[in-house]
Amino acid sequence: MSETTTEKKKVIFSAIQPSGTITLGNYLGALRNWVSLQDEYNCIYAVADLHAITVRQEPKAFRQNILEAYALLLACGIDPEKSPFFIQSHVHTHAELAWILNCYTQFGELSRMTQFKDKSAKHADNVNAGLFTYPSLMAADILLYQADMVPVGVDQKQHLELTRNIAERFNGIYGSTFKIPEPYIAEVGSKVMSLQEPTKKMSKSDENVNAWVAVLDKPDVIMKKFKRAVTDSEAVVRVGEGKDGINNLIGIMSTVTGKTADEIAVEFEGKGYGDFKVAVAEAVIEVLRPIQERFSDYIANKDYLVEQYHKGAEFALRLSQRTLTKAMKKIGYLVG
Ligand code: ATP
Ligand code: LTN
Repeated sequence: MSETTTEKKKVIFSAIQPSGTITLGNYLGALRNWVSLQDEYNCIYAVADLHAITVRQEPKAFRQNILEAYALLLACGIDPEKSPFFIQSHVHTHAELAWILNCYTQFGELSRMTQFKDKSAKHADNVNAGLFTYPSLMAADILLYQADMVPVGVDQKQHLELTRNIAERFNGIYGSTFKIPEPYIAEVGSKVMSLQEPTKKMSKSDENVNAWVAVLDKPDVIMKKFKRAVTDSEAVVRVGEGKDGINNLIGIMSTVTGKTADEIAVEFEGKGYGDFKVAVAEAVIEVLRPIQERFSDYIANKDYLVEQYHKGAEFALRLSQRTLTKAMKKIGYLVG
């Protein structure tokens, strides 16, 4: 992508953590949108491996997860010819700006983040400072590229709001430095719930493997997980209160087929949950099949992956360095 086109279209930035297998929630809530935005915007995407160590990672699995996340995103349709796509730890400006932004972020603001509260409850033995300052690194990711919009699932909205507050605060002190980004949250699929506890979001770090469907799960595994999905005792396929499990399955079905909830209710009138679960599983399997096939090709071609992530990092460093230098000059650092 040439840098002249970079100037014209709006800039989109987003990232995903390689903290485990990428789930159907990640795909429907975020990745699918990343792919569809590529023609209309200047998109820049990253694998957020710096963020991932806020939770302990086993080195061998972590190295593999980073590479697999990169390959899987390509398989989902991220086109590195259109959208620079890199690995966060390869671009040192991220950690540098994150430190700076930490000094413009308040303890109270970080304490209010629900993700921090949830994750510190879940990993009570490792409530590290990185988990706490996670949002300032995320703010750095976004602000370095002067992003106009950030496509994420609804769970990240609070982090986006904090990013805007940090940027506004910095701009207020030093004059215009960072673009104030908008969240881009697609209506459908923005929150896929756990198949086992449908009041909680589907999360790749959930220890109960039946709670999530991985994009790379084999068809028989996907079928089994949907068949085991928690539902209710009404046995009517319709959206309703207290029907979190069915609401979630209808949401998934609607996102993958493009049918409305009403159309789905009509289609399954008089049929039981068993039939419906099988139909949802089949629809999901069909959507994931081509992605899984492409993934096998990419992961077998390590040279190609290395070439692409080097190219992405080079581009990202050049672009982000401009913003970092600008911010550092404003603060009073001896730059150059
Ligand atoms: P973790 O469980 O480790 O917190 P995660 O599954 O929440 O991970 P992230 O890497 O934090 O995944 O998120 C990647 C993207 O996927 C984000 O844009 C996030 O909003 C979106 N996302 C994550 N889970 C869901 C979900 N259940 N439904 C919709 N979108 C989701
Ligand atoms: N925290 C994000 C992952 C992430 C991200 C970002 C998303 C890291 N940096 C920048 C958007 C923009 C999450 O989705 N859990």
